[in-house]
Amino acid sequence: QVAKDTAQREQTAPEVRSGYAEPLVTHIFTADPSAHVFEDKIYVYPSHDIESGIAQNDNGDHFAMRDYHILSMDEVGGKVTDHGVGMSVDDVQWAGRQLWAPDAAHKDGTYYLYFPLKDQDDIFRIGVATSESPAGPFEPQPTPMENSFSIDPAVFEDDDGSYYMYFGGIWGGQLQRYQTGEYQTQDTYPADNEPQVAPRIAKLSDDMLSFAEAPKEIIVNDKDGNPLTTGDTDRRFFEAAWVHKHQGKYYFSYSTGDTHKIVYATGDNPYGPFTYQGVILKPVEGWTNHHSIVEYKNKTYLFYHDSSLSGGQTHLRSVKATELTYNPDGSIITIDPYLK
Ligand code: FUB
Repeated sequence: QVAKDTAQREQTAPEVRSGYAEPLVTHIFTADPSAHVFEDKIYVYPSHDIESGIAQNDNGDHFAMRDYHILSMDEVGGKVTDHGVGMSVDDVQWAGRQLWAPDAAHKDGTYYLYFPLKDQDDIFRIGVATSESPAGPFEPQPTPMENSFSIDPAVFEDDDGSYYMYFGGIWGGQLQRYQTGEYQTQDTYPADNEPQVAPRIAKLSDDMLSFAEAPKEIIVNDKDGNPLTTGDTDRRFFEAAWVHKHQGKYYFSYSTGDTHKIVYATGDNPYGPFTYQGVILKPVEGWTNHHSIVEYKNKTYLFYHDSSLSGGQTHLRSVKATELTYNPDGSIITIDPYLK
């Protein structure tokens, strides 16, 4: 019977699955969810969206967030606890403005919160803060991580106990300003037919507070082995990197930004190269799309956000969660966030 059920499922596997979900919380606006299983619960580390009154522009100045609230739950779809302010911009000695998408990691009894923030020269750096509890409060280190730049850190723990940070984002995320290796005040993009501005990876040091190596560029190829290009806006990397593993493969997923999708590529090791595979999540209400993927109680969940609760205001988003499923060949079934 099991074989029959599996065969039937394989034959009828849909190309798109329904992902309709309600916001996890409605008392605050939340975005950019990084979900992890810590202490047998799901903890979510989101951005905390606020109305700053700053006009919208391509640099994302309207995303002027000032603190993080950490959420947890025993079940997806169950009660969600807001643990209050886990870290504030006021606690960061080097702070300029804009606390963007964070991530968290756990090692040897300490929890680490990684966060992008502009320094006092208006340059994005990545900071790290520590806590004894996954719920915080987190105490930031006095300086940003050395050699860190741009936005959207995502920390992946591999099976051998190594931790890697994936990061970067173009446009307001400033990644295009490092084409020479050093920060340039001007934006520089490769020509439309040249390889895209590459997302970055760096292995973390044993103490989790710094990079153990100089950040490396990540190559994402199409199925013919050609690198994705700047002009390929339907597939090229924009921001919101995430890495998870499934059946021994590394899945590198990210947002395509101005084409508003979450897409993924797969590879055989944490550094890539990765091969582009397809769309995980179709565009959501609001300009940005940002996600994380976590396994919990034998299911895989996609955490994402949209602007439905605020009536479409791009800078006032809400975190949602839905199940993510694979085809037998390991490909991910595309999620339509509004299909019931
Ligand atoms: O929330 C601010 C920025 O918007 C994030 O860092 C990006 O990923 C996008 O979601």
